[in-house]
Amino acid sequence: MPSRLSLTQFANLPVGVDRPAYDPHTVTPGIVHVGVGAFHRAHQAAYVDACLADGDLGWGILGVSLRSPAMRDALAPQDWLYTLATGHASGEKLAVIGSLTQILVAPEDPEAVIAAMARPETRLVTLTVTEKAYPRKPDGSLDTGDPTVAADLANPSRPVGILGFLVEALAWRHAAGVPPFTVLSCDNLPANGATLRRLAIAFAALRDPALARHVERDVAFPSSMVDRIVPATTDADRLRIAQALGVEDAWPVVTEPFMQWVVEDNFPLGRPAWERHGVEMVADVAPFEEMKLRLLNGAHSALAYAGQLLGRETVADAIADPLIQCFVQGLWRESAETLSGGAGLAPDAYTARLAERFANPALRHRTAQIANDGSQKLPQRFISPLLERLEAGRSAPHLAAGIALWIAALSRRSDPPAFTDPLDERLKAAFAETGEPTETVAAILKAAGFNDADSYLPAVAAAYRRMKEDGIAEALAHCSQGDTTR
Ligand code: CS2
Repeated sequence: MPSRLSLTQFANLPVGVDRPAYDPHTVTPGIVHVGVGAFHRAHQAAYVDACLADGDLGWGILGVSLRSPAMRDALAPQDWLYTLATGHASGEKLAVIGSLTQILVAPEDPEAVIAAMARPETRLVTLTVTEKAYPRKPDGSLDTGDPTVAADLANPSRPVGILGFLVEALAWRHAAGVPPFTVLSCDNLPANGATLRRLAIAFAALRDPALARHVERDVAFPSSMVDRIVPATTDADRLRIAQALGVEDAWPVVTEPFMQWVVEDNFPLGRPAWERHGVEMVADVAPFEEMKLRLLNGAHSALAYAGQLLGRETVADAIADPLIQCFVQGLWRESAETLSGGAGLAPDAYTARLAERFANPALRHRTAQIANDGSQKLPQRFISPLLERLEAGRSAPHLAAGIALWIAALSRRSDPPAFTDPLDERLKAAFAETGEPTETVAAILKAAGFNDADSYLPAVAAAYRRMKEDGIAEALAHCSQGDTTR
């Protein structure tokens, strides 16, 4: 059994493995980050690691897990260090990252999380909690029926949801005369900062109107666009990385060379000098976010559902299938025409780079992983561009078929399912009640909360019917034949 990665093992790491260019003992947390998953550790924590190496040691990251102790248990015995493995065509580059200073597990001690957020030294609270943790109704307003919202209103001092923690910590700071931290959402949602702000104000208003006014007037919620492809770590990754390191790392992260972060520059209490390390600090992230959500994430969802249906295990396998690739190209043409522009890169150049990123053989990004939580992802990935095209009098066969692929993939899941959705109970009930394809599609769209579906229901139903009657491959080929955007 090799020994464990830790500060005392630094000297024994092989030459060629990068390690923090600072002493991790001297780092203090200025950021509390909620959601210490693989994505955060390959993205923000790596950017912060680079800033710490510049000597600005007050911006370490105190991590919070909202549910599981698994990450804390993996990283605590290794001094919070972990390995970031970047898969280049020429081989894998390993770097030990030292920017995490601790991980708290919220359900074990919610007060400790609030206290960490309330410390005056905490100037920034950042989040990667996934789309489903933002309790929204279909119209975007606060979902007061969400169980975490109800629980956090009933018991504000022991929150379970993200709004409960943020608002309680902001209340503590306000009461103590400490200026509020900045809240930075790093989830794949359109206008993520503005969305979170709206939800936090509405949530605070249900607690205390004065607190809601404080959140509205005094708290900054910049939006940001985050991008790096980070598949879930596998045991094969752990083994390979341990062999290369000579010590065991219980939870390394594997990623691609590409990384991008575009952040609205609104940080009243300051921030790390991210711009020195390639982060784009801008006045408006909307064009970047729209391009990324519609082109990258949209294609990802199409690859995920087509891949699930046609037996392609990874994104690289799916994009290598000429039929799926042709479908994705058609999807890109449709979505690219909806973009408002201003992201500094032409859609053609952007999608050409995406095709290369998706084909990266070093990443085993499972289509089942991306297929999760479709009800939370489809609105920004397929439905918004589809509605915009229809409103402009343009057809959108690929976008409509993308939604049909999701429904087909849901309908053919085995037991246990390869992927899940937070609305699974409602989705399953909708399948159980219906039979005829148009009825099924209408019931699923309704169960998913896609309330504005009348205009696109016929196109999705036609694609779904074709998938049922002629098969998936035929239906995808049909889209590309009828493609008028070429
Ligand atoms: C993916 C994203 O799982 C998914 O839904 O589309 O996690 C994607 O890999 C990242 O947004 C890339 O930046």
